[in-house]
Amino acid sequence: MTKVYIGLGANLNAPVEQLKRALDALNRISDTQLLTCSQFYGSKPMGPQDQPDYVNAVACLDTELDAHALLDALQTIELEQGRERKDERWGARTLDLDILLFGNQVIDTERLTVPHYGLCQREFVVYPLLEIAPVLVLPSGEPLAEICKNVPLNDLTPLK
Ligand code: ROI
Repeated sequence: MTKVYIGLGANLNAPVEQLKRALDALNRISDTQLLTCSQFYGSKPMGPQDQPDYVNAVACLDTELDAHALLDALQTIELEQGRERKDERWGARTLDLDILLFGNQVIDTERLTVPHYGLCQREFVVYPLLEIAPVLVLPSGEPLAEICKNVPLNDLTPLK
């Protein structure tokens, strides 16, 4: 069993509903269980500002799959929920599912970089992650709580 943290994000087509559907779908991946999910947070778009605010959360899973098999399953869920891969970098999206951490593994392949490259900079990743894993230590040996000290909240707001 490997403990995995997944970042969820959406800013199109009823984002809260997109995240709820995605959690359902995560729980139905074979050989995988959804353990917990953070609150949902509203966040300002990182990247182009001419797009709606995002809803973000972080979920924790236990899986018997390897990282690339899990990535296949996540990409299938994104496509099922209407994700279109466009040329525009950092544009609006109906659903984004990112592997943030895969146990203590460091992975660098054409398809997958783990820990996720944005993990230590993005408020909409580190704070939801801290909520569900307050004593987490990254594969680099750095405590997540230390990383959060350098990441401004930037209007991140828990949704009621
Ligand atoms: N901005 C926010 N706030 N949340 C996201 O999930 C998100 N995802 C992205 C980009 C376009 C970088 N900006 C984001 O992929």
